Amino acid sequence: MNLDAINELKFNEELYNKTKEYIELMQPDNIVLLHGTNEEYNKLVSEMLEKKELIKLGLPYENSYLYRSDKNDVARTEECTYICTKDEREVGPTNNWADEDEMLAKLNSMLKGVMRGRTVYIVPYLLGPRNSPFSSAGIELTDSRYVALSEMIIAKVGDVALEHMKNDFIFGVNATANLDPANKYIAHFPRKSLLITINSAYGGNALLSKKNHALRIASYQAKDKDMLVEHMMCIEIIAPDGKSYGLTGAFPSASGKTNLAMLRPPQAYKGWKIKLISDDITWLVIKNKELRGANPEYGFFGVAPGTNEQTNYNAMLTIKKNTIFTNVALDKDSLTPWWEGLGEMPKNIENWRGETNFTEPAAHPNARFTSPITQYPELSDKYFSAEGLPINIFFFGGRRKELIPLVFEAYSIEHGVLIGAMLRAESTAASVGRVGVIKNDPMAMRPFCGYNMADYFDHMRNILRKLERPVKIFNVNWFRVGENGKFIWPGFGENIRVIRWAIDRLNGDVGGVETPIGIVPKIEEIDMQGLNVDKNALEKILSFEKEGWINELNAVKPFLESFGERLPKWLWQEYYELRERVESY
Ligand code: GTP
Ligand code: SPV
Ligand code: MN
Repeated sequence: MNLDAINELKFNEELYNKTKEYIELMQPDNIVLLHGTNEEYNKLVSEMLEKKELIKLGLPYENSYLYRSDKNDVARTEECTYICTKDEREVGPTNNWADEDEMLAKLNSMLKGVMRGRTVYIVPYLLGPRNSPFSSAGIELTDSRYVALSEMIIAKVGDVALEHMKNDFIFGVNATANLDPANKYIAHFPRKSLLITINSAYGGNALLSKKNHALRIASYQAKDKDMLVEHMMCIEIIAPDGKSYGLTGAFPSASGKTNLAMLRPPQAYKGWKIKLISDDITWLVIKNKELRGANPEYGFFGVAPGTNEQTNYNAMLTIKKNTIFTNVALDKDSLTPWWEGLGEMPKNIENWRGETNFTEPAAHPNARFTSPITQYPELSDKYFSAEGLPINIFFFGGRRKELIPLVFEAYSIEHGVLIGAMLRAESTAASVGRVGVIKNDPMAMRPFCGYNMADYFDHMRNILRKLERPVKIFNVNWFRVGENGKFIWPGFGENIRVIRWAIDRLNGDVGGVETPIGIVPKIEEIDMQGLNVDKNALEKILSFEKEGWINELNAVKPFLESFGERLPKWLWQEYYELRERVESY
């Protein structure tokens, strides 16, 4: 086999040897090392067009394409996702564990000759601002042109990545094999800085820079550092008086991070500016006793359904060029993408599978757009900064039709971490399985935390206690439903009213009301100017409901117990104090 294509990797012996080892194992016919150039990108696109792997979209979608995935490869597969270590206790009850040597032997044998007749794309990528405490480099070997193309959008690919690989790097392999749904493996070897995924080309399984590296491996590495690795969006808020605030928000998959990150202030809030740092993943480090957040990613992999000019104007601007749409429907007349929520369904439509006769939604509920972050019109200038954005506020939240108020504030760091740890939310189409079932998803990290979450809770508390000014922690819920089955809170741009209250709390400008679960706004503290929400309904979603909270505390208890002795004592204490406040109310 001619390995000249990887000669460039010889500057790091380990990098070269690993790449060589896996190429010799997988036996691809061709080797392409990507440098992230436009020529490479265009070449990949033309090959994919020729092989009918992409459909070119019509204007106004410039240089944009539709990709239809295999019908069994449309979302993350958590059952097949493993953290492989020596000690099972290290990964805890929320992860699938496998012995690292056994799993590696098994997967290496599956990889034998798996790329025969194919091309392997070698994708060096850099996460985070360059030459910064956030920089982390990796290299992905994939036989999927779709994966290679997507990586070129969501991460910084090429020489800038290689420059960061002189010492450390994460090595990843994605072999799509025959996409056999019964034999998918999404395996993480944090102690070996290694990722191996087989039989999937789906984003969260196969774009290894994203969930696999930037969340699971990075969280494993961060546990021993002054660093938090979170499934959080992050924005800079500039108030009319010019003051700037940093906010991060953790919401489970398909539950509002991208939309909150892209918030466009409504008419009544024209003086406010919301600048985006990240929409899905935020890395946080401590500098001068201050928490600072940055985005490891370079592009969006966002949910398409529900996105339109009213809900997310800035996203609609961003996705009009250089975008790959996955599993959206297609208007056959204009060759433009369509999804539920984008107005009236076109007459001449093909669903996500290319069919004209269908009964289910036309777009897959987990249809997504992949777009460069630099096209986002309101990107924060701090996105590029090696220092990150100073953070003042954490939001935790999820989809809950009942009980959980629009917003409430934690009394302390420990109480805030408990609120995060107690997060339960409806499951969504982002992960294979039933949708709409309430599941524990602490800090929206249950599918992404690469180690024992009992330790993770402790780690978050320790980091937050090191700050000179503690971040304020809030729980939010945009998804309360009224008797008519409709959302009570208008959400999207109007969520700025809740952000505003959080900032008012930060500055001590409003008092709120103390309830057993935390501080909720007095009804007049939520600015309702220009908003048409029934006052009774608003009162309802700001109120504390004793019976429901007793049930909630009961429901979360077995989950906390599943961590056994490892769950920090202070967290149990916080739980019982909350319980006492609720029961004696
Ligand atoms: P991942 O990329 O899967 O991690 O998801 P995400 O948290 O970024 O979710 P996203 O913002 O893409 O939202 C998912 C779905 O929720 C979309 O269909 C949105 O339209 C909808 N959504 C987001 N924010 C709101 C809101 O404030 N109110 C309502 N009703 N729906 C919302
Ligand atoms: C999620 O599921 O939380 C996503 C999409 O952001 S994926 O990258 O596929 O995981
Ligand atoms: Mn996500």
